[in-house]
Amino acid sequence: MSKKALITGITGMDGSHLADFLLKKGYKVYGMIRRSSNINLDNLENIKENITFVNGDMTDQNSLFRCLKDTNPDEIYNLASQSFVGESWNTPEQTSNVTALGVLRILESIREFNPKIKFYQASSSEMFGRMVENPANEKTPFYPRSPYGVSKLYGHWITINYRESYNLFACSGILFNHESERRGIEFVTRKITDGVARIHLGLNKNISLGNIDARRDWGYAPDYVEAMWKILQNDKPTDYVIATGKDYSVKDFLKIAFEVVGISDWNKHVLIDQKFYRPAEVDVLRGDYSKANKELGWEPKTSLEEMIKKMVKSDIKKIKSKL
Ligand code: NAP
Ligand code: F7E
Repeated sequence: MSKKALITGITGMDGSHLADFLLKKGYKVYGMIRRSSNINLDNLENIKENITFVNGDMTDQNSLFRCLKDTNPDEIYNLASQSFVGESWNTPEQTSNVTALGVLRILESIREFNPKIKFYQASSSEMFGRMVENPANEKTPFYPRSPYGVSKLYGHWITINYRESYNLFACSGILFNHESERRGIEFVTRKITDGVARIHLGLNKNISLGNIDARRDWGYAPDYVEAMWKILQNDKPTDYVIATGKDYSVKDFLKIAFEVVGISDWNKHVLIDQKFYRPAEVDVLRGDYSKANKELGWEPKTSLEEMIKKMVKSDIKKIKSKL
């Protein structure tokens, strides 16, 4: 019989790539969606007929319990979150409710309903924040720098605590930044590739950005969802850093993205706007994925250049189709 997986956050970037991946593996996939006046299933366009949707919200304990009861999955991938770091200063309470307490609510539902369900928590490199050690590994102390990072740290520790308290198969993947053609438009990578596409098509002249000296360890989301699955197929529940081990600046990203459309003087098209600076910045993030490599046989497959090319090309296509 095929395995059953419940994905929270299925409408998002990772949720949709994970659904693609699990369907190809023969899973029965359930996707939790929350009520909205206009549900956006764009990322699931090609696979939505193969997914069974259930209604639930990370801020509502009973709805989560019902999702478990109605689906009785073998595995839960908890990807739902208020995931935009910049927004977390505007809505710190909502961010904490969804991104921190939401994890507790799912773990409580697992404990009550079926403690055999395997649980994956989407932890984040933002927990390392002002990096105490570079590159960061599973043993590096945390120093979050945003309400989002603090919320993710709660989700991370409560996952470990429920594993140790109740013997749940509960694991975290501490994922460094990863991107794809489906990345939300407010994140810097997609904001750049969409901006480059518009400049290339003559629709815009500039892109306005904040701190372009920030450095990130950027991987490709389809490579990273494979790691999520591998973490739950392991014989023991534990946590893994998933990263590429290389960091680049936003400036490096800009240079590569503009080169895709043949523009070499990228700085002529970039404006710096203070409104995109954050109250506290994470200057650099870089991860050491050697534990995942050794124990899961996981490694990143897609280079930064390949990924940026895919993203710019996809944005040009999307924009052209609407002209
Ligand atoms: P994303 O595209 O922003 O997707 C977030 C998902 O969460 C969406 O499906 C959203 O649904 C859902 N959601 C938000 N609030 C909810 C609520 N109250 N109840 C139920 N669902 C809710 O994020 P992503 O980039 O795919 O990231 C997936 C997960 O990994 C997130 O937890 C993120 O924090 C974490 N993470 C991401 C990265 C990265 O670089 N991408 C790195 C480390 C960790 P709607 O469509 O209804 O808004
Ligand atoms: O910012 C700088 C910004 O918003 C990256 C989420 O998936 O990864 C993501 O969080 C850097 C920051 O991602 C703009 O200040 C400059 O230093 O693309 P971002 P993030 O904050 O790293 C982690 C791992 C997650 O877990 C999160 O869910 O780029 N930057 N100018 C800008 N950033 C944005 N968004 N917009 C700008 O105009």
